[in-house]
Amino acid sequence: MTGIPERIKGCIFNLDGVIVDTARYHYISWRRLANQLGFDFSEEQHQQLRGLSRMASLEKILEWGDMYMTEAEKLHWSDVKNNWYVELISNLKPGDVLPGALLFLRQVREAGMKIALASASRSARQVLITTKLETYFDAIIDGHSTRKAIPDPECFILAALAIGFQPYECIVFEDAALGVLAGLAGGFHVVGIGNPDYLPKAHLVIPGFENLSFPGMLANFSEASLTHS
Ligand code: GL1
Repeated sequence: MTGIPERIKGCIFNLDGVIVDTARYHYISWRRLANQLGFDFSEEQHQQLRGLSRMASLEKILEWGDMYMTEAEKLHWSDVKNNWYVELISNLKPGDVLPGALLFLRQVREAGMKIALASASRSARQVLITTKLETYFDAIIDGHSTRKAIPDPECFILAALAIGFQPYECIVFEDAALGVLAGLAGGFHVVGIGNPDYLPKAHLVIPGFENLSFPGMLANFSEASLTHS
C-alpha cells in the first residue's frame, strides 16, 4: 500500500449528500410536510437536519413551526413524509451518484480498504440498490440498525465493528457538521465534504470526490490527524 499509512484499513461513508444526491429529496419532502402543516423552512435550515434520523428531523421541524404533536401524530406525519421521499427516489439511477464518487470507491477498494456505509436513513439500502452501488460496501449500517442520532458516534462505531476495525483505523466521510462531530467523538479520522466554513473541526475538508484520488487525499492528511488517538 505505497503511500497509504498502514494504520488506515477502512473507510466509512455517509450516504445522503455524500455519495448520492438524495439530501435534496429529503429537503423537498420535509418542506412539503412543513407546508402542509402551514409553515415553511429554508434550505439553509435544512442543513441542520442533515444526518438526523427521521424522528429527530421531524421534532426539529416541529420546533421551527412552533407546533406540538402527539407521538401517534408524529408517526403518522413521518410516514407521510417517507412516502413522498420513497416516491422521489424510486426513479434514482446510477447517474445520480455524485461526481467522482464511484471512481473514488473503486480506488478505496483497490487500495485494499474495507468499505462501510453509515447512514441514519432507513432507505439507505434501497438507494444503494437502485444506484447499483450495493456491491461496493462490505457492511451497511442504516436507520434500521442505529438507535442514537448524531452527534452520537453509534452509527460509525457499528460500521467500524462490522468491518472489523478500530475507529483509529478508519476514515469517516461526512457532509453534516453534526456527523463530523460524531466521527470525532468516536475517535475516527474525519474527512468533511462541503464548505470548510461549516465543517471547521474535520481533519480535512474536500469539496467532493470529483477529480480526487484516494492516495492523493491521504497525502493531504496532516501527520497529526493520522497519528491521533
Ligand atoms: C432520515 C431522515 C432524513 C435524513 C436521513 C439521513 O432518512 O428522514 O431527513 O436526515 O435520515 O441522511 P429516512 O427517513 O429515509 O430514514
